[in-house]
Amino acid sequence: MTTYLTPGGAETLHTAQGSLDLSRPVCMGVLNLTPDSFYDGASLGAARGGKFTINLDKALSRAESMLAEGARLIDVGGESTRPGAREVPLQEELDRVLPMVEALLERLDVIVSVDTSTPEVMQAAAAAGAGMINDVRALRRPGAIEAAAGTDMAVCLMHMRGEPDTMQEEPEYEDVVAEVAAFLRRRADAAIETGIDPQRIVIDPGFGFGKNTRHNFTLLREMRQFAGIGYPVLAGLSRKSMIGAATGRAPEQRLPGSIAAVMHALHGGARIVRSHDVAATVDAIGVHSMLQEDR
Ligand code: YH5
Repeated sequence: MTTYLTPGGAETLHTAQGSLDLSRPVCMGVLNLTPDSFYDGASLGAARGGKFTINLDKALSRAESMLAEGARLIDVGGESTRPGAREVPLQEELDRVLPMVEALLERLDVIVSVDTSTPEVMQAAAAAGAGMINDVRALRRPGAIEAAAGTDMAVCLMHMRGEPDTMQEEPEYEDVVAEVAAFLRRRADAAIETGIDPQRIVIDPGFGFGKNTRHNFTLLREMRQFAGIGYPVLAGLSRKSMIGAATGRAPEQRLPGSIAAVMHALHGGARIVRSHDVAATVDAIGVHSMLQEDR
């Protein structure tokens, strides 16, 4: 098997909660903090002007299940960045994310990844003891790269063209693979220049973020080019519209198609797979690992 020796090494990720061995790929489970999952009185909350309270117990037991199914990371947040989503005010983001992060760290042995682009949330998450920042804006918000550099957290740098509210308006690229790869290299370089250790960096082509179906499948086909950049690659394919386009199925029916796509991403060298369906994803990782000659 070909191994890529690279800037960050790509086999071990340094997080603020210790080292994560990526010699075998791992699953990151998605813990959505959305009104339809773990909120109490969501409709009343909406009427009161968006003041929801998260049902922490319900969310914790979901996280516990994902851990039992083999997730090594839990990604908290996640849905504020769906196509068409609006920006969330700082205090609302802190109120929503921090209690969940604290509860997870108190109760479970898992690396907590915080889905945020906001410097203040990064600092608060670091103070709470979270291990990783998952930033769909790749630390481009003012102050974000400095805030991340001031922590020991791993950082996932994801490619997104535009912003969530407009990113699906006819995305165009001359060469989507070259453009996404160049962006990820630039952001990793900027992170390193600001003081982030290369071993803390993860890169992600950002499936569905300012890309049409053809772009998304080109990126998946060429996964190896991203693995060759030299940082562990995260692939987020779970239930996305590209899977819907390939199968004609609604989001809740997209698990088999998602696993097929995950298998290809693993073949292309992806080391972290972000998924809503941990058990099935861990099974795919198991099958993929048995296909590696050197284990
Ligand atoms: C990602 O790829 N994705 S949130 C639309 C869907 C289904 C799922 C039904 N955060 C990523 O999961 N972070 C999200 O249609 C992410 N990489 C990283 N690093 C979007 C999502 C989804 C959107």
